[in-house]
Amino acid sequence: MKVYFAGSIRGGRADAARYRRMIAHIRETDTVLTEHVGDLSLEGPKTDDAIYREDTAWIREADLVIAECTCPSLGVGYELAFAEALGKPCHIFYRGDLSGLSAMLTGNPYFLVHGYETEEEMQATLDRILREARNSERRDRQ
Ligand code: 6IA
Repeated sequence: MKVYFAGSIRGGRADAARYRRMIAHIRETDTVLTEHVGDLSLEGPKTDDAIYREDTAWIREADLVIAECTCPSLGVGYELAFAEALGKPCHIFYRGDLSGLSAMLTGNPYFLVHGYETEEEMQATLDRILREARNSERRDRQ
């Protein structure tokens, strides 16, 4: 599966190490199109219009979107709405009490929201999502 992983960048990098661990875990079985989201020393010469064009092209290419939304980010919210408009399955991870997550995400039944507390719980949910996505892709091909 090609996964578009979304996590806060200008919204704040408090969870960057967690994004990196999630990306590494997904990469054990699948492909992550957006590894830079977990890059702890994010910098580069890319212009904002290049970032927008590249990221939206990757969302079009992705089989599913996985977003870690504990740290609020305008960009991640935009990416989720963009992916929804394209009909891509969208999985939202949130650590802690779900009442802190935007109602625009929790109130929209299209989004699959996964609350978690521990790293093990988060990894088990990732494994299940990816396994189910692979199985449904296999069924579609038959
Ligand atoms: O509003 P935010 O910056 O928090 O939005 C984060 C989301 O937008 C991520 O899921 C990324 O997919 C995308 N995004 C935002 N900035 C970038 C970026 N470079 N490169 C790739 N994707 C991005 C910004 C680098 C700069 C801060 C040095």
